[in-house]
Amino acid sequence: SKTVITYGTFDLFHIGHLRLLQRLRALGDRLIVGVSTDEFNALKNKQSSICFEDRIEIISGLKCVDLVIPENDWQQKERDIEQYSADILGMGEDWLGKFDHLSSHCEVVYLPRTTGISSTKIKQNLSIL
Ligand code: C2G
Repeated sequence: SKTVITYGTFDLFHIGHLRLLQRLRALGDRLIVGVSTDEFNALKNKQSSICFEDRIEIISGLKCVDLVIPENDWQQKERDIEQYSADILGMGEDWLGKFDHLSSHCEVVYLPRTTGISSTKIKQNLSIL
């Protein structure tokens, strides 16, 4: 079996998030998603519109997701990869190169982002309504 792991805020869940998770799931047979807590979002200078509990519930409800864990800090990926025996760490390519240091623990892949959509764009479009 092959385990894939990824991390993100997944605020205002949209098609870009879904396509990424589905493509990551297709790389193996188990997908684990680390969802950023509201506190960790503050460290990322991100203010999410949807609270952690709801973001966890939405990701947990996806057919392509097998396990959801909280993402509390930048350092936990190494521990998570070992703890869950992840074979692949996958992220969207806006993170290209940023996690290559973890390639001693597992394969690290960066997949193309879905263009034209982001949580920020959704908020901007709503704000001018
Ligand atoms: N994504 C995508 N296409 C988009 C928007 C996002 O493929 N149009 C991907 C991102 O590349 C990321 C994932 O969806 O891999 C989650 O995006 P965010 O919620 O913005 O995640 P981010 O804040 O980048 O958190 O430790 C890693 C961080 O927690 C990643």
